[in-house]
Amino acid sequence: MLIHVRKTSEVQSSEITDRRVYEARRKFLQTAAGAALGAAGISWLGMSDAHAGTKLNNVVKSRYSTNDPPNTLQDITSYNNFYEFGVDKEDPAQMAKDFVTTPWSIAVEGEVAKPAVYQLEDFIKPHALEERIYRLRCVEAWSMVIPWVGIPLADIIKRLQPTSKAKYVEFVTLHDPARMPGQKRSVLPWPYREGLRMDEAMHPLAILAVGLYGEVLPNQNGAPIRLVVPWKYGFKNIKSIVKLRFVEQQPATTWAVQGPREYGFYANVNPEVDHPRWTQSKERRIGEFLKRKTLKFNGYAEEVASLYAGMDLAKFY
Ligand SMILES: Nc1nc2c(c(=O)[nH]1)N[C@H]1C(S)=C(S)[C@@H](COP(=O)(O)O)O[C@H]1N2
Ligand SMILES: [Mo]
Repeated sequence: MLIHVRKTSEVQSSEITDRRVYEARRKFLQTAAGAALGAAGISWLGMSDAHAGTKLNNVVKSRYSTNDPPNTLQDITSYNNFYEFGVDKEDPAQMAKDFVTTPWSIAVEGEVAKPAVYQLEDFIKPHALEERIYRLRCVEAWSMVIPWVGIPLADIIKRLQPTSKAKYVEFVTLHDPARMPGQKRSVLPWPYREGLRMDEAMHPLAILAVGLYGEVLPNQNGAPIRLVVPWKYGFKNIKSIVKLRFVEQQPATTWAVQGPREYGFYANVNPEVDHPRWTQSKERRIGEFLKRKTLKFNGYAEEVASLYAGMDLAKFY
């Protein structure tokens, strides 16, 4: 098993200390700055202040983190796939620079007890932020290790209360060509869409990320909120989400519509099932010279393989 699961006893002492220091600092700040700072500046940021690089407070380290060494912030923010901001890896860092993500709202629709349009801060506020260091394996046969900050998707879904008819959850990216200039070209059918089966969405490894390296998510990485499902190819990890829709039928997903022979709905990382134009058995970890062997379910097989018991993964790729 490749996930480093820390025992509860190991986790606690240091995190409790951090928390005490944090609480003391919070008290100090509140007294010192009083109303000027306000409550909004503390746990999740007042969204009017939230921009890439703003430190996120009160982030708890997760026992689900890998112990692979993380890529540098430079690698993570300069080699991106985000076609809304250009098709080359260097494009998003440049073209998303001035992307404004405040205010941001998220529509919750479909088979759910509480359909509503939420302001991002209300969507996030009830939840604790966790640091999750995960491998990301792109379908293009490269990988990175990224210290995300996020919230378990299951916690959010439980709060939204999907009905018994909800079998899938669909995610939709913002569609606004004026703000996302890549959408002026029809390189993909906009808006970008993704989806998960409900049991995948409820799996404890699936998160919605709002930060990385302890700071608010850089625009090129999917600000202000994006999906992270570490056992699937990178394209499932949809960025800049504005809608969650709970549905009965399997939703159409962008890359499966674009190239159905090459990209499927499941997109589980699988070294045994090649892409029609290249092998998936190996990958290049960004920053490394020699290739690594790709691991089934990106190394998370022990955690997620049971979700696909009895399914032919060459058929459901
Ligand atoms: N909306 C949107 N989400 C997207 C993409 C995209 O083009 N548009 N690219 C995907 C692909 S192919 C990958 S590999 C990851 C890359 O995430 P990163 O740039 O944060 O490493 O984002 C995914 N999410
Ligand atoms: Mo990707």
